[in-house]
Amino acid sequence: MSTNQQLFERAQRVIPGGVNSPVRAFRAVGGTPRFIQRAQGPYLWDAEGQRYIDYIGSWGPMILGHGHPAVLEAVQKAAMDGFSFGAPTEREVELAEAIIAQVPSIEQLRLVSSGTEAGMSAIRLARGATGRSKIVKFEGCYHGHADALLVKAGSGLATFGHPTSAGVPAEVVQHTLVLEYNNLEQIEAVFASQGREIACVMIEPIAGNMNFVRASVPFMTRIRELCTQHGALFVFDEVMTGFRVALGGAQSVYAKLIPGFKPDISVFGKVIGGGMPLAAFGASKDIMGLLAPLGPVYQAGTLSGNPVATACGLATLHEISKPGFYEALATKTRALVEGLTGVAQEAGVPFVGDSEGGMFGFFFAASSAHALPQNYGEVMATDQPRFNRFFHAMLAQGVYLAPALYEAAFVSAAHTAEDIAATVAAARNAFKA
Ligand code: KE4
Repeated sequence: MSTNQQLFERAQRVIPGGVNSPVRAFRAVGGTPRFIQRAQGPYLWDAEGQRYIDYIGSWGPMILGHGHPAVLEAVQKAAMDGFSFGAPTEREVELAEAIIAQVPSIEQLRLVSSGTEAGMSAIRLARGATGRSKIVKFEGCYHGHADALLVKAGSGLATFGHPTSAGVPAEVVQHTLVLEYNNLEQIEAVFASQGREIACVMIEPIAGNMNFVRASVPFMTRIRELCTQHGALFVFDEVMTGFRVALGGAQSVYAKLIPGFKPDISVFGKVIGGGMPLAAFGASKDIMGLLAPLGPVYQAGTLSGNPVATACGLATLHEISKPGFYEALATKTRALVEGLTGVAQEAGVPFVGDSEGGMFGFFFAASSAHALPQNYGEVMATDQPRFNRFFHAMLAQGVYLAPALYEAAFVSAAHTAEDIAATVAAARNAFKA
């Protein structure tokens, strides 16, 4: 048995599914997950010493690549001064200032330890701010595993969502409405019938949990207008897109397309922690002033603003704020998607991809139609068996893509033109096969 298999057997004896997060178990694509021993730059090495070009980047955080010297030094130095104090530190103020400096829509933020915690807190804040209970989310968007957000689309529009997980009582999700992404009619109808009862609409502006689906400009514009008109808050889940698709996140991309566009509450994670447990949620001073100890909305955390995690995040933000960082990253990512599309076309494989900044996605179109899926149903109608065969053909050639049809993938600053060329060459072989 290979070391990965031995480790997987052993892991499954003491950890459910052998993993601490389900998607890592490769159940969507099949096969044995790779147990990673170390990483450097754009590469991962597994327990058998096999090297992979890494397009997961820990599901987004590793935008600089692994082991960036400046980040490593900052973390080592911070660790020498102490791991955690449970008291305020200057560095968490610096990190808050650095994030707020890049996101015009927020005046204050709270640091927490995971995207789930940030999303959960944002919902509670929106409900506290409006005194309303209903929330709207979209099918295919994932906002972490807080109970109120583990909901799948109800049978019809007006019916409330049903839990996607056991252990979530129907009462907890009775206020959560799940609509179709990019569906203008549904969002109009929900606000027309229940607008005054909606606390917030929460969205992934570019849905990376459906691989890669952009919210259309008319859709995004209309949600903003309806939230403003009905006194609901617009919550942007930028855990994946924040500091990944652009320095100002997806909201800066949409602000270029929709003059003056701003969400009301923003949720961040992944990149801002640079690979350490750190996330955040932010909004105007008025909205954030509702949080304890100032206001009635409670929120707390033992390791919130952890001194070592904030050092990692701050060093990461320092590097990605340098001039030209995103232009270079976007160019490289676009070149990868164009390269993959080119070799797919050569092989006559219906393949379509898209990217924004350092985030990309691709689909094996179900038919010859080369249109990008616009919602969850269209994503799930693409050719999943073909995706899974491609995933394994690439893994066998030392390219580690996202092990699920519905996940996005990521390029880091450490990926070289040679890595991109090697990836395209591996894809050419995979498509031929
Ligand atoms: P975490 O609690 O996993 O830090 O963040 C939850 C979350 C919130 N919002 C968005 C848009 C997210 O993508 C995530 C987490 N993303 C998944 C991958 N799609 C993390 C990987 C995993 O679950 O292991």
